[in-house]
Amino acid sequence: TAPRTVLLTGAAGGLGTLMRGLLPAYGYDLRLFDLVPVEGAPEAITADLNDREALREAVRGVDAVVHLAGISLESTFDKILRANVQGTHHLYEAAREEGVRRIVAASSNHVIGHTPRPAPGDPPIALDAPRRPDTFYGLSKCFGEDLAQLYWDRHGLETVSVRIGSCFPEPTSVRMLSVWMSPGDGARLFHAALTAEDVGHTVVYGSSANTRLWWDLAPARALGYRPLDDSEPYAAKLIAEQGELAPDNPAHARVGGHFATDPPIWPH
Ligand code: NAI
Ligand code: 15L
Repeated sequence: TAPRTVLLTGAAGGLGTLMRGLLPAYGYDLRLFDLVPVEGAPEAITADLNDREALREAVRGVDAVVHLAGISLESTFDKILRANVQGTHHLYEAAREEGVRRIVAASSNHVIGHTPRPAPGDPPIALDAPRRPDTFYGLSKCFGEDLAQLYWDRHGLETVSVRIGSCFPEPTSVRMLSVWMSPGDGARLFHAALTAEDVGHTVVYGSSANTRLWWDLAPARALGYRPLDDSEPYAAKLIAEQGELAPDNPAHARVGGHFATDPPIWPH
């Protein structure tokens, strides 16, 4: 049976705010969770992923979890470790203890962020391309994918790990023309990930059907995802403002964009 009650972690964040607007139309009854209060939702649970008691209570009785909470950009190793590694482990433990069947987890394109950006005409990046994180942040998402595999193999807890490109209302850079996922397509993909049968642990790339797409959307389509958007209508304006991606610009050379070239954040 399709999941009805879904815990949305990270509900106060950018993507969480978009998804708590869009997912109820698919019939989900959302329970909200975040470290900080969720605007306009006094019923939301305000707690840290490292508060195991709060987390266990939060997952009790839900059919599935959409796990978006965590640090969403590069940070110090210690902060990433606490929020994304330990925090995600606590979520999986709580879900296992309470018998939750499925987690849809926000992975990221930054698990392959150091991969050279495909040039126009190159084949799309395959799902089995070697993982090459560009940051500790990307590395924490690699951990999340492996954690999901472990909990499927050992405990039968299902996960769809979505390697999200850039999910924002509109693309704002030339790179985003390739990796953008419209909010509407994001909701369509999360819905597919919540309802597809027999997912075990499935990893997919998540984006719209962009003309300039860099990776293979077939794994997401196999879940039943049918993207309706393409960033191309934004291309002319963005390219006029910013220019095409330049082969000699290191910040344009890799899938992760500037994540792959920004200096480390200290303490490293
Ligand atoms: P965001 O930074 O706007 O939201 C993250 C939310 O998680 C925040 O509301 C924050 O308070 C909460 N959070 C952080 N640490 C927490 C903790 N220890 N306990 C409880 N809550 C905590 O990020 P955004 O853009 O909404 O991303 C959501 C998720 O999707 C993140 O996991 C991010 O890594 C992932 N993602 C997002 C992409 C995007 O395009 N927005 C692209 C790829 C991945
Ligand atoms: C991510 O993983 C980040 O969470 C998001 O803020 C964007 O930077 C996105 O990747 C991206 O690659 O554009």
